[in-house]
Amino acid sequence: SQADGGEKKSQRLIVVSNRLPVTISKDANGEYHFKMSSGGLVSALSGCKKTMEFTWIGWPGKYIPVEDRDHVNDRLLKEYNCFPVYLNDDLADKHYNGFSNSILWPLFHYHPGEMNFDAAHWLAYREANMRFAEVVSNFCQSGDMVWVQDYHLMLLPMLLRSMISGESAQGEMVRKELGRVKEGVDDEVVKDVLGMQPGVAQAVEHTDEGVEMLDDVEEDGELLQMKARRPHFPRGLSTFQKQEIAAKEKGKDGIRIGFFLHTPFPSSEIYRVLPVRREILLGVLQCDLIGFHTYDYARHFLSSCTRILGLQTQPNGIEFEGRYAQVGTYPIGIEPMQFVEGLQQEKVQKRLKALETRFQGCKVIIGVDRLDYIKGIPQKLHALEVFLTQHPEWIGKVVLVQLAIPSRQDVEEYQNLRACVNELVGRINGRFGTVEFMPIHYLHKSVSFEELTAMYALADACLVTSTRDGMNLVAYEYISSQSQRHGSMVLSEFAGAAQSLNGSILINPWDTQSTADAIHSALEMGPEQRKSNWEKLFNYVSKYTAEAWGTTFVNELTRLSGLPPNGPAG
Ligand code: ADQ
Repeated sequence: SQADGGEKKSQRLIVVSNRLPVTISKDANGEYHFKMSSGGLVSALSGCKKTMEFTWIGWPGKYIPVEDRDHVNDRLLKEYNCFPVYLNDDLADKHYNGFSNSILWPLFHYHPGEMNFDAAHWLAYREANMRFAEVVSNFCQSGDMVWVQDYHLMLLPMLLRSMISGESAQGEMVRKELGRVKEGVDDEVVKDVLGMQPGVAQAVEHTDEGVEMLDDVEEDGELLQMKARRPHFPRGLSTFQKQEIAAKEKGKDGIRIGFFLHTPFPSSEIYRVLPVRREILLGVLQCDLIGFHTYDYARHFLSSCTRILGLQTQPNGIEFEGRYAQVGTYPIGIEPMQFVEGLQQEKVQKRLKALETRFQGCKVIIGVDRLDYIKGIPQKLHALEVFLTQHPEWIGKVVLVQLAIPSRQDVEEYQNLRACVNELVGRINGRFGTVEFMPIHYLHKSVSFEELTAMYALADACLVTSTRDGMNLVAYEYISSQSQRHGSMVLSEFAGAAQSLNGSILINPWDTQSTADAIHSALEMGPEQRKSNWEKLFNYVSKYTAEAWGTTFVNELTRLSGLPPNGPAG
């Protein structure tokens, strides 16, 4: 069980991500099984779990029949601190494959050509974000911290604010468009009064304390009518102040919302291509803290707010409707000790020995990527081809082991990439290979942690050629596994990691010649230089860990009041 027992922790943290870190399966006897995954975010939050009462809200990745949900929900919450948002398959597909991965993902990675804008996908994105907002708003209480993760949920902060207070004009508009607010209800009232629950305004009455109305509220599948009251606000209050007063009525004031983007935020010149560029920015501006991996992404976000919304920004944030959304840089990391300790395991050591024997007399370059067009795998293969052409003395003396984890195979661009990589590998192996020797060992599959660690430890160099990448944790993992060999890290300057990993050989993956040259220098670099590079790199990786990232962000969020640094404007 993952649930934390022990003493009562007062501060509650609710993490929201598209996917819950639990995989659910049902066996032939109809019994449910749960498996906690060990992704980067899971370890990143381990620090926060120690000091806070922690719940994770997200889509369980699978349709669960309504009659099974009580049982599933109960176990998820009790054993894993998880709470599900159910989406039907069609909605999940359009939200995830459609809008998130076919529109935002390519655009944020400077691939506007791959972007397929489709109004139905946009609608699904809003609907899915709304479902998340409904679940989160039911769940949260006064003083909670809600930390929203990544590009799948960029409307959630705004929708959540609007649900917990009714005081967000944009949020109310979206809710109305999604049919959460009954047609024909007076617009002013719709804007003014909405329950914290997925409700439909029914009747309105003006009283001394404010406007009273009945909301149809669905609770545990039952339709209840609940009274919601919106107070009279004194004149001259900012939206932020009204939000807090209205939320207090519902026991939901002082809720801090944070958002972290794991991808790059592109230059405003690329971002403005997005047909719904305003809505997405407004979606996150209702946060108290907005975090990015690098200073450049934060800067791009702020300049998009200026250019597209006409807002004035400060270097560390932006005032919007009386709330100050602080914008900052929080570079993520990994838990390097998992790799350091993993490497000590007997099984891994045995595997490493076997691999060393297999590749004796031959240097190994490792590539580990999700099979995604942002990872620059074709560029990597081209560079290797140029290198082998110009340095035939290395043919038979170096191999590239490229692990490519299958990813988003329902999206057409990923199918095209798969075919392209298959063809390139075949061609280059045909050109330089013999019956005994293949320059590229290409594995289109996910490998176990033990195998991955052994491969990282074996490799004399690691090659990351992303054309854009929020951070890139493969570089961190490789460095953590190189305490013996001190291999060279060849890293694309377009990965966020390039800003931090001083001691790497930086490359522009579009420049095939200089990437080929970098492969050459990585292979020929002397042991002293490699050692000194590795020490710098490992020092950084051990300091800026995943846990440090999570704790720093959450501590900062705890500190914020929502007010502008110089008090409320006006
Ligand atoms: P990703 O695009 O998934 O993450 P990355 O940070 O490199 O990219 O993480 C990939 C993970 O998948 C690594 O932990 C790696 O070990 C694992 N992996 C890859 N191929 C594998 C294989 N064949 N078998 C087993 N495991 C494999 C997004 C952003 C990144 C950002 C992270 C975290 O795109 O830029 O660094 O989120 O914010």
